Amino acid sequence: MTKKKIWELEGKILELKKKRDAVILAHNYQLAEVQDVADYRGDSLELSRIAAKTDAKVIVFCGVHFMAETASILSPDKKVIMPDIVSGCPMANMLSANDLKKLKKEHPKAVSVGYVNTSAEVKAELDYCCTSTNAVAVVNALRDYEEIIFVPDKYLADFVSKRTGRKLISWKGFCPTHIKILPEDIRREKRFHPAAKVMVHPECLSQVVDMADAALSTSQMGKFAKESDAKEFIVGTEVGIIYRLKQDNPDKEFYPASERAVCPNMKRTTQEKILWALEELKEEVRVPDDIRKRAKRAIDRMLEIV
Ligand code: CIZ
Ligand code: SF4
Repeated sequence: MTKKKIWELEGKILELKKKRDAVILAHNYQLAEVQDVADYRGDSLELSRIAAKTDAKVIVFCGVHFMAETASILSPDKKVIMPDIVSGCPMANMLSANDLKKLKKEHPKAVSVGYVNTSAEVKAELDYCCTSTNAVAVVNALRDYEEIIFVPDKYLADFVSKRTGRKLISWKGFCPTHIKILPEDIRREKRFHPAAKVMVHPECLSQVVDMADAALSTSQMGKFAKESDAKEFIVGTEVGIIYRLKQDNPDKEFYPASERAVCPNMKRTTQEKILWALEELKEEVRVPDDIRKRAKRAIDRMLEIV
C-alpha cells in the first residue's frame, strides 16, 4: 500500500472509531500497521483489564480468539468485536473442556491451573487461571495442594515447575510459533551480538529457556528492556514485539532470536479489516452467561493472588 493510502485508512479508522464510541486494543504480536492505530497495546490480560475499565461501548480486539473472549468475560456489558474472527491460538485449541474434565477425573485431588491461552469453556472448568507473567506466583500460592494440574503448555509447565520446585501434572500443548526458536538460533545470535542480553518467552523449548538471561512474558520484556543497562537484546518470542520494543526504547537495539517465530494467526488482522469491523460492528465475541460466570471465577482467583 502507498503511504497516502495508509494515511487515508488511518484517518477513516479514527473517524469511525469516534462515531462508534470504540476503543482499539492490539496485542504485542500484532502487525505494525495494527499497533499504529491502537489506543492501547499489551499482553492479553493487560488488554482485558483495559477493556473492563474503559467507558467505550465497543472494544475492537486485535489478537486471537481466547483474548477477545477474556475481554468479554471481564466486560460482559460491552460489545467485543474481532476484525478477523478466524484468528485462533493453536495452543489454546490443543485442549478441550472434555480433555480437562478427563484429566481432573484422573487426578481428583489436584487443583487445576490453566494458562490464559485457553478457551472460555476450558476456563470454566479451571480452579485458577494464570498468565506467563504470574504463573510462578500462582503455583507458589498453592502450597496447600499436594497435586497441581497445569495446562495446556508443556513448556510453560516445565518452566514453572523448575522455578517453583513443584511437580506439575501437565498437558501436551505447545505454541507452534515459539518452538521454532532453536538453541542454535540463540547460539548464532549471541555470536553476532556478544554484548546483548537474551530474553525469551517461557513458551519456548526448555533448552532455549535454559540458555537465556531471562524468561519473560511480553509485558515483562517491555519492562526489562527499559530498566536494563544493556543496550542490545536478543528477543526470543513472536517477532511482532520488536516493533514496540524499538519504539519504546529508541536508543537500544533488538534482534529477533529467529525470523521464523511468526504467529500466522496474529498476522491476520490488518487496518482494512479493522475498518470493516468498525463499519459493520462485527464479528462479535460473546461468552454465554453460564460459562462466563464460571470462567470469571478462575480469573478472579488469579487476580486475588497477584
Ligand atoms: O498473555 C499473552 O498475551 C501472551 C499469549 C503472551 C505474553 O506473554 O504476553
Ligand atoms: Fe497462540 Fe503461540 Fe500464536 Fe501466542 S504465538 S497466539 S501462543 S500460537
